[in-house]
Amino acid sequence: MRRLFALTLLALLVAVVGCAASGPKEIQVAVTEKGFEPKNVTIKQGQAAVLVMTRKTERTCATEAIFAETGRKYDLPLDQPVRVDLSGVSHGTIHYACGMDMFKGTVTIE
Ligand SMILES: [Cu+2]
Repeated sequence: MRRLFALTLLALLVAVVGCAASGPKEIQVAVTEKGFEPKNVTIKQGQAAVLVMTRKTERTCATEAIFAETGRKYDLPLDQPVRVDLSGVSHGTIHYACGMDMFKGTVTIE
């Protein structure tokens, strides 16, 4: 009985670890004085992906990112990673920019 319990626990652990490993791919985008870096990223179609945007400077007007295709707006507080879920977009290029439309970036799913 005890052995069965241990086996069940082991199976559960494997399932949890396996799940974590196959989670969405995280793509890091930094906001620097030069804008969004990297500016353009590409994701394979069908792959779950999350854009993780982190603003790393005070000297930028990019304190938010506005996504043209989805109309979603994300505040970018200093040094705080902001997760942008891209699971709703299946194909094509998504454009985003700062509030003034000065710094721009794209995500292409292909
Ligand atoms: Cu701007």
